[in-house]
Amino acid sequence: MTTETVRLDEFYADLARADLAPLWNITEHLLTPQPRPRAVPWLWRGDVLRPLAERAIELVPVERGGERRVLSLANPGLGGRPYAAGTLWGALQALGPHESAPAHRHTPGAIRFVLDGRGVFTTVDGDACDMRPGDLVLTPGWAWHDHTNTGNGPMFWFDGLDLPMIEALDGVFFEEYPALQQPQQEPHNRSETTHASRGSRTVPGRSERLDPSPSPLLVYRREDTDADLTRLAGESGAAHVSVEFVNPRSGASVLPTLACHMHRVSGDGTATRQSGNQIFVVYQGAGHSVIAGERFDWAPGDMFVVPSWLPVSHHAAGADLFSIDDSPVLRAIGIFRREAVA
Ligand code: GTQ
Ligand code: FE2
Repeated sequence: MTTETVRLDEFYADLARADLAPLWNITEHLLTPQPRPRAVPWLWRGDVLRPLAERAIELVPVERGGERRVLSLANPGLGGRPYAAGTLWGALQALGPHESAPAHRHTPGAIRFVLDGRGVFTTVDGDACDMRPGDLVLTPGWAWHDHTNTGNGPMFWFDGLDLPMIEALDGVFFEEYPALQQPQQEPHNRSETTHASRGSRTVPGRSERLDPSPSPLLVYRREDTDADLTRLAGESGAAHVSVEFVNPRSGASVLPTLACHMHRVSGDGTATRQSGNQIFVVYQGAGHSVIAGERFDWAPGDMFVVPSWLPVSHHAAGADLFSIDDSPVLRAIGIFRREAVA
């Protein structure tokens, strides 16, 4: 070895001992020309998820200690972490007949998209929000929440949270409510009574507004979403139309961290890519999506992930897809990109 190499080796050893890392050796992994998400495109089948959730109802109690009966989507690219993508938590939650999931709150914000069942309400800071298939229910960060099944059958819904994002910011706080359930106001659905008629519940395409506060409207009903999509599809004649659920007060995304959309696919959509991650949930209809050249066939109840900047197109004869993404955060800091891909 030359003296030069020896001196260089000593230098690197000294850097490590001093807890320093030379940027010239790590730069290509950090400042990548474009996003290089570790999460991979992935699909979880509804007909696999559902029986496993039913077994969880049979086998695993939901009271304190067991907490929420949630099967989290663990992306195989994330080395065992229970996250659907680098910034997003996605899960299937199941509640058996006459069960309640204990009240608590946390700084991560959550949304619920109802898949199947009846008789459940989620109480959000005292406001009991009735949940029916196709409804979107919000549990903003730090709002007390618990779920109650008053029905005779099981209920299943998709949970989307910004948990990995808040974790990356070292901003996670969690607190149990002193009782199993918080008091519920009567009548139910107060946020709807107060806010539903005070502005638009959806916008065509995507919101461009920003609001650091969550939407005061906590429930978005399937009938309204369906009517909005039907009108939009009629007007545009496009193969793929989307609406974004918005805060009726500000027109911004429903949560400061999460955007929620409903897509109606009737034909072959064009490919787009956007910075940030997306999770899709198939509400009705069958079809397929092509993510970075790979085909994923889907049916109702399926959930799939589109990691940052990978092109995606959707294809169906007639299907409704729900989705969440982290675009409000990227927009808030001025780094959101979205483009058509040839
Ligand atoms: O229902 O409160 O999927 O706290 C993950 C964490 C659901 C919930 C999840 C939660 C919840
Ligand atoms: Fe929670």
